[in-house]
Amino acid sequence: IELERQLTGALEAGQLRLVYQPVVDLATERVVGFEALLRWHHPVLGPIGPDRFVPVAEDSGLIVPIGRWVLAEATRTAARWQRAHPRDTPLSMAVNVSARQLAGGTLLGHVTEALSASGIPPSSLVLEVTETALVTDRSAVAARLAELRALGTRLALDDFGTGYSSLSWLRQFDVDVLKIDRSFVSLLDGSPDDAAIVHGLVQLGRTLRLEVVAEGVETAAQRDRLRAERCDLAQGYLFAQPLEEPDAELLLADSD
Ligand code: G
Ligand code: G
Ligand code: MN
Ligand code: NA
Repeated sequence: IELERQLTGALEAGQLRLVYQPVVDLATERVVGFEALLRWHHPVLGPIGPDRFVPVAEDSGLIVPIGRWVLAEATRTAARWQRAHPRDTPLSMAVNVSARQLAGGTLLGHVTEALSASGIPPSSLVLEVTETALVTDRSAVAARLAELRALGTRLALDDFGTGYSSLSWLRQFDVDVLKIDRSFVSLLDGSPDDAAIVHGLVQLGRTLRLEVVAEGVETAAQRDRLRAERCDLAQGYLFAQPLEEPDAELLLADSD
Protein backbone atom coordinates (compact mmCIF):
# COMPACT_ATOMS: atom_id res chain seq x y z
CA ILE A 1 0.00 0.00 0.00
CA GLU A 2 2.88 2.31 0.85
CA LEU A 3 4.59 1.41 -2.43
CA GLU A 4 1.32 2.06 -4.25
CA ARG A 5 1.01 5.53 -2.70
CA GLN A 6 4.56 6.39 -3.74
CA LEU A 7 4.15 4.98 -7.23
CA THR A 8 1.24 7.37 -7.76
CA GLY A 9 3.62 10.29 -7.53
CA ALA A 10 6.57 8.62 -9.21
CA LEU A 11 5.41 9.23 -12.77
CA GLU A 12 4.84 12.95 -12.26
CA ALA A 13 8.07 13.28 -10.30
CA GLY A 14 10.00 11.85 -13.25
CA GLN A 15 11.19 8.85 -11.22
CA LEU A 16 10.16 6.37 -13.90
CA ARG A 17 12.69 5.83 -16.65
CA LEU A 18 13.07 3.54 -19.62
CA VAL A 19 16.14 1.51 -20.41
CA TYR A 20 16.61 -0.16 -23.77
CA GLN A 21 17.95 -3.62 -24.51
CA PRO A 22 19.23 -4.13 -28.07
CA VAL A 23 17.75 -6.83 -30.27
CA VAL A 24 20.38 -8.31 -32.57
CA ASP A 25 20.12 -10.07 -35.93
CA LEU A 26 21.87 -13.39 -35.33
CA ALA A 27 23.11 -13.69 -38.89
CA THR A 28 24.80 -10.28 -39.01
CA GLU A 29 25.01 -9.31 -35.30
CA ARG A 30 23.60 -5.93 -36.25
CA VAL A 31 21.23 -4.15 -33.88
CA VAL A 32 17.78 -4.18 -35.50
CA GLY A 33 15.75 -2.80 -32.62
CA PHE A 34 15.25 -2.50 -28.87
CA GLU A 35 13.01 -3.62 -26.04
CA ALA A 36 11.98 -0.81 -23.69
CA LEU A 37 12.09 -1.80 -20.01
CA LEU A 38 10.73 0.23 -17.15
CA ARG A 39 12.81 1.30 -14.13
CA TRP A 40 11.80 3.20 -10.99
CA HIS A 41 14.47 5.39 -9.47
CA HIS A 42 13.09 5.76 -5.96
CA PRO A 43 14.58 8.76 -4.12
CA VAL A 44 15.12 6.76 -0.91
CA LEU A 45 15.01 3.07 -1.82
CA GLY A 46 17.09 3.50 -4.98
CA PRO A 47 16.35 1.56 -8.16
CA ILE A 48 13.30 -0.71 -7.96
CA GLY A 49 12.80 -3.35 -10.64
CA PRO A 50 9.58 -3.89 -12.55
CA ASP A 51 9.17 -7.32 -10.98
CA ARG A 52 8.41 -5.50 -7.74
CA PHE A 53 6.35 -2.55 -8.87
CA VAL A 54 4.58 -3.63 -12.07
CA PRO A 55 2.35 -6.02 -10.06
CA VAL A 56 1.53 -3.11 -7.71
CA ALA A 57 0.79 -0.90 -10.70
CA GLU A 58 -1.45 -3.59 -12.15
CA ASP A 59 -3.47 -4.13 -8.98
CA SER A 60 -4.03 -0.42 -8.48
CA GLY A 61 -4.77 0.38 -12.12
CA LEU A 62 -1.76 2.72 -12.20
CA ILE A 63 -0.38 0.60 -15.01
CA VAL A 64 -2.77 2.42 -17.35
CA PRO A 65 -1.27 5.94 -17.03
CA ILE A 66 2.19 4.43 -16.63
CA GLY A 67 1.71 2.31 -19.75
CA ARG A 68 0.55 5.36 -21.67
CA TRP A 69 3.75 7.17 -20.70
CA VAL A 70 5.87 4.12 -21.64
CA LEU A 71 4.29 4.01 -25.10
CA ALA A 72 4.79 7.73 -25.66
CA GLU A 73 8.38 7.71 -24.41
CA ALA A 74 9.46 4.55 -26.24
CA THR A 75 7.99 5.65 -29.57
CA ARG A 76 9.51 9.14 -29.20
CA THR A 77 12.92 7.52 -28.69
CA ALA A 78 12.33 5.16 -31.61
CA ALA A 79 11.47 8.07 -33.89
CA ARG A 80 14.71 9.85 -32.96
CA TRP A 81 16.80 6.73 -33.51
CA GLN A 82 15.08 5.92 -36.78
CA ARG A 83 15.87 9.39 -38.10
CA ALA A 84 19.50 9.24 -36.96
CA HIS A 85 20.04 5.65 -38.11
CA PRO A 86 17.96 5.01 -41.23
CA ARG A 87 17.69 1.36 -42.25
CA ASP A 88 15.90 -0.55 -44.99
CA THR A 89 13.72 -1.94 -42.23
CA PRO A 90 13.30 0.85 -39.66
CA LEU A 91 14.61 0.07 -36.16
CA SER A 92 11.94 -1.66 -34.10
CA MET A 93 10.82 -0.80 -30.59
CA ALA A 94 9.20 -3.43 -28.36
CA VAL A 95 7.01 -2.40 -25.43
CA ASN A 96 5.67 -4.76 -22.77
CA VAL A 97 1.93 -4.68 -22.26
CA SER A 98 0.37 -6.28 -19.20
CA ALA A 99 -2.92 -8.08 -18.72
CA ARG A 100 -4.60 -5.14 -17.06
CA GLN A 101 -3.68 -2.82 -19.92
CA LEU A 102 -5.01 -5.28 -22.46
CA ALA A 103 -8.26 -5.77 -20.57
CA GLY A 104 -8.89 -2.06 -20.11
CA GLY A 105 -10.52 0.04 -22.81
CA THR A 106 -7.76 2.61 -23.30
CA LEU A 107 -4.80 0.75 -24.81
CA LEU A 108 -5.91 1.16 -28.42
CA GLY A 109 -6.25 4.91 -27.94
CA HIS A 110 -2.89 5.17 -26.24
CA VAL A 111 -1.14 3.21 -28.98
CA THR A 112 -2.82 5.31 -31.68
CA GLU A 113 -1.78 8.45 -29.85
CA ALA A 114 1.84 7.31 -29.52
CA LEU A 115 2.06 6.34 -33.18
CA SER A 116 0.72 9.65 -34.45
CA ALA A 117 2.75 11.78 -32.03
CA SER A 118 6.00 9.98 -32.91
CA GLY A 119 5.30 9.40 -36.57
CA ILE A 120 7.04 6.00 -36.55
CA PRO A 121 5.75 3.36 -38.96
CA PRO A 122 3.24 1.25 -37.00
CA SER A 123 5.06 -1.94 -38.03
CA SER A 124 8.14 -0.84 -36.11
CA LEU A 125 6.18 -0.92 -32.84
CA VAL A 126 6.08 -4.39 -31.28
CA LEU A 127 3.67 -4.98 -28.41
CA GLU A 128 4.80 -7.81 -26.14
CA VAL A 129 2.16 -9.79 -24.31
CA THR A 130 2.58 -12.83 -22.09
CA GLU A 131 0.31 -15.83 -22.02
CA THR A 132 -0.90 -14.90 -18.55
CA ALA A 133 -2.40 -11.77 -20.11
CA LEU A 134 -4.51 -14.00 -22.24
CA VAL A 135 -5.97 -16.53 -19.87
CA THR A 136 -8.84 -14.43 -18.56
CA ASP A 137 -11.36 -13.78 -21.30
CA ARG A 138 -10.01 -15.22 -24.50
CA SER A 139 -12.54 -13.82 -26.93
CA ALA A 140 -12.31 -10.31 -25.47
CA VAL A 141 -8.52 -10.47 -25.54
CA ALA A 142 -8.54 -11.76 -29.12
CA ALA A 143 -10.72 -8.81 -30.13
CA ARG A 144 -8.36 -6.30 -28.44
CA LEU A 145 -5.34 -7.88 -30.13
CA ALA A 146 -7.02 -7.80 -33.52
CA GLU A 147 -7.72 -4.07 -33.12
CA LEU A 148 -4.09 -3.41 -32.24
CA ARG A 149 -2.87 -5.45 -35.17
CA ALA A 150 -5.25 -3.59 -37.48
CA LEU A 151 -3.29 -0.42 -36.64
CA GLY A 152 -0.31 -2.13 -38.23
CA THR A 153 1.61 -2.77 -35.02
CA ARG A 154 3.20 -6.16 -34.53
CA LEU A 155 2.41 -8.48 -31.63
CA ALA A 156 4.95 -10.62 -29.81
CA LEU A 157 4.26 -13.54 -27.51
CA ASP A 158 6.70 -12.98 -24.64
CA ASP A 159 8.23 -15.62 -22.35
CA PHE A 160 7.06 -18.26 -24.80
CA GLY A 161 6.96 -21.79 -23.48
CA THR A 162 6.62 -20.93 -19.80
CA GLY A 163 2.82 -20.87 -19.65
CA TYR A 164 0.62 -23.90 -19.42
CA SER A 165 -1.19 -23.28 -22.67
CA SER A 166 1.43 -21.92 -25.05
CA LEU A 167 0.44 -24.05 -27.98
CA SER A 168 -3.31 -23.57 -27.81
CA TRP A 169 -2.55 -19.92 -27.44
CA LEU A 170 -0.68 -19.78 -30.69
CA ARG A 171 -3.63 -21.27 -32.52
CA GLN A 172 -6.08 -18.78 -31.06
CA PHE A 173 -4.27 -15.49 -31.38
CA ASP A 174 -2.51 -14.02 -34.39
CA VAL A 175 0.97 -12.98 -33.37
CA ASP A 176 3.95 -11.95 -35.45
CA VAL A 177 6.85 -12.64 -33.14
CA LEU A 178 7.72 -15.48 -30.79
CA LYS A 179 10.07 -14.70 -27.92
CA ILE A 180 11.62 -17.85 -26.55
CA ASP A 181 11.94 -17.56 -22.79
CA ARG A 182 15.46 -17.40 -21.39
CA SER A 183 14.91 -20.49 -19.25
CA PHE A 184 15.02 -22.49 -22.51
CA VAL A 185 17.98 -20.61 -23.92
CA SER A 186 19.96 -21.47 -20.79
CA LEU A 187 19.28 -25.14 -21.58
CA LEU A 188 21.60 -24.78 -24.56
CA ASP A 189 24.52 -25.26 -22.19
CA GLY A 190 23.08 -28.56 -21.01
CA SER A 191 22.37 -31.96 -22.45
CA PRO A 192 21.41 -32.69 -26.07
CA ASP A 193 17.87 -33.50 -24.90
CA ASP A 194 17.51 -30.04 -23.44
CA ALA A 195 18.84 -28.44 -26.61
CA ALA A 196 16.17 -30.39 -28.50
CA ILE A 197 13.51 -28.29 -26.77
CA VAL A 198 15.02 -25.09 -28.12
CA HIS A 199 15.30 -26.71 -31.54
CA GLY A 200 11.59 -27.54 -31.38
CA LEU A 201 10.57 -24.05 -30.32
CA VAL A 202 12.57 -22.38 -33.10
CA GLN A 203 11.17 -24.81 -35.67
CA LEU A 204 7.65 -24.17 -34.45
CA GLY A 205 8.09 -20.43 -34.90
CA ARG A 206 9.64 -20.86 -38.32
CA THR A 207 6.92 -23.21 -39.48
CA LEU A 208 4.27 -20.71 -38.44
CA ARG A 209 6.26 -18.01 -40.29
CA LEU A 210 6.81 -16.01 -37.11
CA GLU A 211 9.88 -13.98 -36.35
CA VAL A 212 11.72 -15.86 -33.60
CA VAL A 213 13.64 -14.03 -30.88
CA ALA A 214 15.77 -15.83 -28.31
CA GLU A 215 15.87 -14.09 -24.94
CA GLY A 216 18.58 -14.15 -22.32
CA VAL A 217 21.50 -15.15 -24.56
CA GLU A 218 24.52 -15.02 -22.25
CA THR A 219 27.22 -17.14 -23.91
CA ALA A 220 28.86 -17.39 -27.32
CA ALA A 221 28.00 -21.11 -27.33
CA GLN A 222 24.30 -20.31 -26.97
CA ARG A 223 24.55 -17.71 -29.74
CA ASP A 224 26.30 -20.13 -32.11
CA ARG A 225 23.77 -22.83 -31.43
CA LEU A 226 20.83 -20.48 -32.01
CA ARG A 227 22.40 -19.27 -35.23
CA ALA A 228 22.79 -22.85 -36.39
CA GLU A 229 19.09 -23.39 -35.60
CA ARG A 230 18.39 -20.36 -37.81
CA CYS A 231 16.76 -18.41 -35.03
CA ASP A 232 16.26 -14.88 -36.41
CA LEU A 233 17.00 -12.51 -33.55
CA ALA A 234 18.45 -12.49 -30.06
CA GLN A 235 18.66 -10.43 -26.90
CA GLY A 236 20.82 -10.96 -23.86
CA TYR A 237 23.77 -9.97 -21.76
CA LEU A 238 26.17 -11.40 -24.37
CA PHE A 239 25.20 -8.53 -26.65
CA ALA A 240 24.15 -5.90 -24.13
CA GLN A 241 22.25 -5.34 -20.90
CA PRO A 242 19.31 -2.97 -20.89
CA LEU A 243 21.00 0.42 -21.47
CA GLU A 244 20.31 4.03 -20.64
CA GLU A 245 19.37 6.02 -23.74
CA PRO A 246 22.82 7.56 -24.43
CA ASP A 247 24.57 4.19 -24.09
CA ALA A 248 22.01 2.54 -26.36
CA GLU A 249 22.66 5.23 -28.91
CA LEU A 250 26.43 4.67 -28.80
CA LEU A 251 25.89 1.01 -29.45
CA LEU A 252 23.56 1.84 -32.31
CA ALA A 253 26.18 4.09 -33.91
CA ASP A 254 28.64 1.18 -33.74
CA SER A 255 26.13 -0.95 -35.59
CA ASP A 256 25.66 1.41 -38.57
O1 G B 1 13.75 -5.43 -17.01
P1 G B 1 13.37 -6.66 -16.23
O2 G B 1 13.90 -7.98 -16.74
O3 G B 1 13.66 -6.53 -14.75
O4 G B 1 11.78 -6.77 -16.38
C1 G B 1 11.06 -7.66 -15.63
C2 G B 1 9.64 -7.78 -16.16
O5 G B 1 8.94 -6.54 -16.05
C3 G B 1 9.62 -8.18 -17.60
O6 G B 1 9.13 -9.47 -17.65
C4 G B 1 8.67 -7.24 -18.26
O7 G B 1 7.63 -7.97 -18.88
C5 G B 1 8.10 -6.36 -17.16
N1 G B 1 8.17 -5.00 -17.65
C6 G B 1 9.27 -4.26 -17.91
N2 G B 1 8.95 -3.06 -18.41
C7 G B 1 7.60 -3.03 -18.48
C8 G B 1 6.64 -2.06 -18.95
O8 G B 1 6.97 -0.96 -19.43
N3 G B 1 5.33 -2.40 -18.86
C9 G B 1 4.91 -3.58 -18.36
N4 G B 1 3.60 -3.82 -18.31
N5 G B 1 5.76 -4.53 -17.93
C10 G B 1 7.09 -4.26 -17.99
O1 G C 1 9.84 -10.81 -19.40
P1 G C 1 10.66 -9.95 -20.29
O2 G C 1 11.26 -10.72 -21.40
O3 G C 1 9.95 -8.74 -20.79
O4 G C 1 11.86 -9.40 -19.40
C1 G C 1 13.08 -9.10 -19.87
C2 G C 1 14.00 -9.13 -18.68
O5 G C 1 15.09 -10.05 -18.89
C3 G C 1 14.61 -7.77 -18.37
O6 G C 1 14.36 -7.45 -17.04
C4 G C 1 16.09 -7.98 -18.57
O7 G C 1 16.81 -7.26 -17.59
C5 G C 1 16.26 -9.48 -18.42
N1 G C 1 17.37 -9.96 -19.23
C6 G C 1 17.73 -9.52 -20.45
N2 G C 1 18.79 -10.21 -20.94
C7 G C 1 19.11 -11.12 -20.00
C8 G C 1 20.11 -12.15 -19.93
O8 G C 1 20.92 -12.35 -20.83
N3 G C 1 20.12 -12.90 -18.82
C9 G C 1 19.23 -12.72 -17.80
N4 G C 1 19.33 -13.52 -16.74
N5 G C 1 18.27 -11.77 -17.84
C10 G C 1 18.20 -10.98 -18.93
MN1 MN D 1 9.51 -8.64 -22.78
NA1 NA E 1 10.53 -12.62 -21.68
